[in-house]
Amino acid sequence: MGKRGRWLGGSGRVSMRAYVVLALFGVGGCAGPRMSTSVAPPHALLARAEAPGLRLAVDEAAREVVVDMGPFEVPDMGYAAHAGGSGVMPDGTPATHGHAGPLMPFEWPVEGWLRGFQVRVTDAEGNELPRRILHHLIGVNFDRRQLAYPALERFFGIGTETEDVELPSSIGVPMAEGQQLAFYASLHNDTGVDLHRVYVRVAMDYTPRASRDEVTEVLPVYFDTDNRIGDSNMWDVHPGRSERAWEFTVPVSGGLLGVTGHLHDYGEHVRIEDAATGRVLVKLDGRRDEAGRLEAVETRIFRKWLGLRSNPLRLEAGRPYRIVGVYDSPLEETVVDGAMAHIVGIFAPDDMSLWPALDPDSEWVRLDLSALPGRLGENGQGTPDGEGGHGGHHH
Ligand SMILES: [Cu+2]
Repeated sequence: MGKRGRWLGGSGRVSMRAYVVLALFGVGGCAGPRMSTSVAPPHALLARAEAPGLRLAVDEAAREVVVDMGPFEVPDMGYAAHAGGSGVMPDGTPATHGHAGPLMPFEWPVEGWLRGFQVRVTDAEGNELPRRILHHLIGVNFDRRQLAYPALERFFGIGTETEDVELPSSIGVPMAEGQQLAFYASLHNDTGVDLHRVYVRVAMDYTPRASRDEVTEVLPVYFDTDNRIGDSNMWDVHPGRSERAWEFTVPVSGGLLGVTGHLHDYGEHVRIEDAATGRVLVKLDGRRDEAGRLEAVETRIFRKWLGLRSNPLRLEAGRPYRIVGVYDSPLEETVVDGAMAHIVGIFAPDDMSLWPALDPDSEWVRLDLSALPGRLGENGQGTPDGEGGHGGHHH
């Protein structure tokens, strides 16, 4: 069991085999496709003294789409929320999952495939700030739906612990010029000092459409044990064992190339099984310390990128699967909303043309849209930051 598994801690390097699911395409983590933003937490919020904007640039030579966001005002908030994947604060209250900032829309500017990113957090002078203050950053695609949910795709999702990611050029997420996208972020400052005029830069690597004939097209996928669109995806951790399961089907067959899981403290594992037979297809264990606090969740890569073997985990259209999250708590009291359990990964459909179109009139999409953070003014794109460009912010 777990021979092909790999633990991802906060300090691990990004290896060829690890990046896949590191949250890149893993809309996951707490950041992920959590559809609810309804709870304004007492901390981990994104405050701003002025409207932050978004600026977009394409560097064709470097094959990068560069998005600059900011400035953000980020007052110090004391202790670290949700550090290291932990979902429970030192005093036993569940960690919040960040108060999402404004929705910052933009159009994807090039034809091609998205294959990686680098994220930097800087001050106005371009000096690097601790990456961990970026609690999460989510990219939503208004032009494509998810695999297991008819909700909006999250083409990008990183959390505090996510590192930069790069897929081989033979693999990528298909992106079309003009696709309607947006970012929203939550910043959490535990540095002890207030931070002013903070900028977030995301450089997204792409493979130009014209440069390659054959790219294995993948899309991010997300399976949650408790995803109620427009509501919380957290559930209670009871003393001893507790679990939650959700049955799902996928509308198009294909293979999972890699997956990782997300759990909070006392999370034992999260797995996907065949709902008819109970056969476990993949089980991702949580690594916990002696007190049961979560340190990492296993990642599995089903494809050997550079090797000869390609052995994705098959999901067949219409066949019922079940995702199950299991917790084992040593506490004597219930941790309300203490649990999350989901799996994210990248999925190569057998036929991309069979990917169902987004239905903007569906209840799911309506709920998803209504749970997104609000836009800035009329049009958050290119909102000036009030000092003519972004001052000394580095280039
Ligand atoms: Cu979480």
